[in-house]
Amino acid sequence: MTTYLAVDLGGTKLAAALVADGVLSARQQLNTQSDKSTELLRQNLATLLASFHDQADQVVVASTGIIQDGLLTALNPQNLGGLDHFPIKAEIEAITGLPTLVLNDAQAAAWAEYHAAGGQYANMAFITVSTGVGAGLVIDGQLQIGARGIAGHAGHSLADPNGPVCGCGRKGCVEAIASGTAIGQQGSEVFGENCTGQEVYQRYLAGDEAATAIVSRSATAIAQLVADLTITNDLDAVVIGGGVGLAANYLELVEEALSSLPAVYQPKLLPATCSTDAGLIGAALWAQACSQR
Ligand code: BMX
Ligand code: ZN
Repeated sequence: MTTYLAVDLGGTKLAAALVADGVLSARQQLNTQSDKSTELLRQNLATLLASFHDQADQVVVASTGIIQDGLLTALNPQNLGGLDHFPIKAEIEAITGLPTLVLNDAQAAAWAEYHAAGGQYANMAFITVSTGVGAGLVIDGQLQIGARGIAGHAGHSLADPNGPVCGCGRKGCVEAIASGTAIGQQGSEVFGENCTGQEVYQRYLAGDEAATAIVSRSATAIAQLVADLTITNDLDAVVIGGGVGLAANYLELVEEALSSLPAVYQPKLLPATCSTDAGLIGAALWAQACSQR
């Protein structure tokens, strides 16, 4: 049995664990600043991976950003504190001496959720609402990666042509309205500078009107994204995850917005079951699938 050292690089976290036969153990996490110079990221990876020395046969990585040929290119560099290019496969191979396979984080999580549902939804999407808005698609039981690693980046589809400019350079992306970062930015305009997405969310849960409007706008944008993905891909189910996506009452808000649309736009809407481990588990399952081809 192959033991994978699975790594998850997100906007504000770096996690690692051992995964053997889909079972995860020895999980460790570094909560990082969104500020990531190449050197800092290299150091954080070295620190985190040191304790796993000699325990795995292969490294698998679920990483934020577009992954092509082991290179990380940020679609939205703001999510990585301005870092827009990182040779992640080569860096990790240099640190660990192990062969390394890298996949986008939301694609990996989609694959994990597809398996967690026992493969019963052959056509499904996973949407993570977190630092950014990531998405992954499984069509006819196949994970969609794309020729350039971009497949599923639906957080950068249009939510509002008059919306704010997204970090990717396009105006009005879903991510620029619905992500935890966007919720914090909108909160800063109302509640004062450096307001975080979590603070806005707490205010929403406490009944604050302005915070409710911001969180509802996010959930409505995600509901419209669910509808768009469903009507373009004929989906059976959409799974919602991420720190915001799994926050109290968020899925209910998405469900409510979706229920006002015609039935053909409404797939089965489900909360993610792998939670914060989806990227780690999904990347390991993907490596396993690749090795069996
Ligand atoms: C962004 C993009 C996606 C990623 C998504 C969720 C970058 C750096 N990332 O849309 O590749 O899947 O965020 O990422 O351009 P997370 O960090 O919020 O999990
Ligand atoms: Zn964008």
